[in-house]
Amino acid sequence: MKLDFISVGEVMVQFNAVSPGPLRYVKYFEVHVAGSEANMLIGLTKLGFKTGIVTRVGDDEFGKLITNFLRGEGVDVSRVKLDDSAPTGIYFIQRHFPVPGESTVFYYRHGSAASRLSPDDVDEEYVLSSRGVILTGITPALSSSCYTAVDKMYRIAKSSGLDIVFDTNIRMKLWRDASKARSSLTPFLQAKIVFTNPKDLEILFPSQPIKEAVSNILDRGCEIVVVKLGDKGAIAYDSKGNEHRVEAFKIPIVEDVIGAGDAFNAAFLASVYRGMTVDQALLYAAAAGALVVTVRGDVEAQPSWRDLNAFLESFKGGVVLR
Ligand code: KDG
Repeated sequence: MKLDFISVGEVMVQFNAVSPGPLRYVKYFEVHVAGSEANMLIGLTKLGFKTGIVTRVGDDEFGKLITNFLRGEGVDVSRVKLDDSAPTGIYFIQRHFPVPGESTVFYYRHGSAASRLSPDDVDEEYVLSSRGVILTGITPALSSSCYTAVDKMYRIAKSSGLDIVFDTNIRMKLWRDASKARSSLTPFLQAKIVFTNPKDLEILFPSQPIKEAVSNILDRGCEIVVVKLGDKGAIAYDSKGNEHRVEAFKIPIVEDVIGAGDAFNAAFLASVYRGMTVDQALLYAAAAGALVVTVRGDVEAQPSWRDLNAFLESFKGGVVLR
């Protein structure tokens, strides 16, 4: 089967607090399936692309939930391995506390099945069956074998001329040490499209102004660097020296912002790979990100093309595009 995009990373069961406030007072949690790489693949699937994931889940109820969920969303699960010696990773989300409008993530994933991913799980034939690979800075932080698994996918893609998309996605709760994150992730910046944000750029290029850090990435052969600014929108810099901006949509209901960046990436990629301009791609991406924050869960509100057009139609006139 020919796939458009594949990725390698951990998919977890997410327990999302039904009520806002500190988790110690929360009585009910809602169950979701999420993980940055899977979120992007699901977003792309909803926009008509064929995707697949390389991962490991525990041979337990949560592992089965994840596999069924991914399959149900149309992601190829032929490379999802069941591991009977380690559990499926889980995490909790605290919402609107201590900062209203923001969410905090608490991981219970140390020693998980996915943290045992290794280069043996990345088979060359599978990588070559795709048009491009999507990698993030999360998986290399999980363990050294995860790092080498990502590196293997990256190298196969690079040597075979496949497209590489990289989201820096630096999770300091996983890395703990900024210089380790920097030295581990810098090699993956030689990608066709890089998604990042000012905080990650500061870790990767300490004390460099954003534009200088972006030029540094473009100089490595990257075609587009997208700097996501959360509720301030995003700026895409291309290798021809152009800057494209989009404002974020002002959304009246913010349930949970986790996953918005992945939805943004998926819609951006889908638009670019459908031949749209970077400006159009940014607009669809901002719309997808905005939709995701209106619900709990990372992927449920990820849009189809029809949803995106309906959303944009409702915002007509309210969009600032420079
Ligand atoms: O981008 C959203 C993800 O950060 C969230 O779903 C959990 O994948 C996750 C992670 O490792 O932080």
